[in-house]
Amino acid sequence: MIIIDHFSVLLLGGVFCFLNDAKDQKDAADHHRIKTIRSACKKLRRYQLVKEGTPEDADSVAEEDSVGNEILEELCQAAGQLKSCKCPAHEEYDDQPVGHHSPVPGDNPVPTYDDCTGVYGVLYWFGAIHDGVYNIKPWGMDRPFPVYCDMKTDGGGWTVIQRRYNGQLNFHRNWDDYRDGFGNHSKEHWLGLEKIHQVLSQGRYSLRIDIEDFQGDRAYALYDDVMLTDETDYYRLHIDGFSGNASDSMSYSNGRQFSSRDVDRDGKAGGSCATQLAGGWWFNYCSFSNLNGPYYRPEYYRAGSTGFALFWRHWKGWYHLLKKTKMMIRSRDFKGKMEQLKEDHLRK
Ligand SMILES: [Ca+2]
Repeated sequence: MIIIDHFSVLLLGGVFCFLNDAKDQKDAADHHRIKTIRSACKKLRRYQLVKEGTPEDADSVAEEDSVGNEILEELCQAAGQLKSCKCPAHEEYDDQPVGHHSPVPGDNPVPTYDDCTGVYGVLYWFGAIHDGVYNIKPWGMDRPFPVYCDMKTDGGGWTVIQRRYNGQLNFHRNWDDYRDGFGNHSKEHWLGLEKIHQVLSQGRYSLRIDIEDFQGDRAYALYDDVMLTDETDYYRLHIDGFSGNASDSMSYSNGRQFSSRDVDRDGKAGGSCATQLAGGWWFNYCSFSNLNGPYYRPEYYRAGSTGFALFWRHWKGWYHLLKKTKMMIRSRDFKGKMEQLKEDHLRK
């Protein structure tokens, strides 16, 4: 009996251990499953938030939707035997590590990103990096606003502040328009001096300018450092550290305030450069560049007899027509941030 008793004890102990092991395994599986669901839900939530500034061309939307479907599929697989693959309520997992929350009382907290570098980080996370319109909210702004992000040029992460390519948008405008911005973010537009100032005030930024002529030749100018003062100082421009193959046609504007057709803050005592050159810019006496000037196609242009168009003097001359221009800004340590992002991604 004693032997049997011992045997029973051993047997019961064995069963107990077996049950314990099975329970541990089930707990571990549950834990893993919950973790996977939460991770997939976070991805989906970020995707939805970023998508609020949806790119407007059909290809991008299709690409975005396929990403959304992939995330949903991952979510359903993670849910395994669960009847539904619904995500938990936002507040249960909405501990967003990127971006920050809108301080506007009564608004739902909406995580946003400081600039297109922040957006890039989120897109990278679920492998959907492409150009488009996204919402950002620099620290000093109350509300998010849409911007066009260039996610390809020299690694991407650029917040576009000016873009022209077909001349459909008039750039000869008053101060309020240049301060607040005009045009369609996914087409020709000027982002607005106040928004540019607010983005640049978050840290050290670079300015990149890409130009292309009607022959299809391209060039760029990069300024390592760029800063704008605020409106009380007429958004004075500070740039430094030129490189690029377009030659430097902007340092002559360094330290100058912005002028528009109704606000003359240029370095020319008699007359207004913004009026003469028909566009707002950081004019000195007057300028070696004006990418906000009148847009001409070659068939309608006769150089000096027509007048100045949009020009970048040190590339191919005063009267060499530009077909495309793009001005954009990016955090100076973008590449360092991306290396960190890739390391974090590999660790997961
Ligand atoms: Ca003047």
